[in-house]
Amino acid sequence: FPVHLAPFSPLNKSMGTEVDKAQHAKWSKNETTIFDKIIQKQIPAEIIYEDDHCLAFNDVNPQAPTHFLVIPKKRIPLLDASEECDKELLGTLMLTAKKLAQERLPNGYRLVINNGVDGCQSVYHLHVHILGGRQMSWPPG
Ligand code: TR5
Repeated sequence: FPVHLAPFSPLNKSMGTEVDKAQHAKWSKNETTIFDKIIQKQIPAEIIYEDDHCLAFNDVNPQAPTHFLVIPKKRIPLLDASEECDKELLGTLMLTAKKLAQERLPNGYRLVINNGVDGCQSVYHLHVHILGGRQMSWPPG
């Protein structure tokens, strides 16, 4: 892959946008986010699963043929802000992600949690990305 072409590849273009969003995302502990509005059904999303503790919906800007998010209804801005008392909830998120992924992606999938600026987080409401439907590569960008 010629290095001089890299800045013009679609991959780098979308990475640039996401990195830009992450670097400019502001958050504070009690601030609501767009995901609170999705939980409260104030703005629409393609919801694929809901229970008392979590919600799953398709990512509006998919990075793979299947790309959805599982979020806790409790407002936890990022993994760094999770606490000992969130142990069960964090487990529930993982098991919910696994259940939904197994049904949709029998060939395998990837779970991602972006944390903070260097982690490329742009929405400060904890969420697990589930991506699949294509061969993933490693290392991630
Ligand atoms: O970069 P991080 O890990 O914070 O991921 C945030 C994700 O939320 C990105 O993949 C976005 O594409 C996704 N996102 C952002 C919005 C949104 C969404 N997914 C579904 N529906 C959304 N709505 C209605 N509005 C958004 N701003």
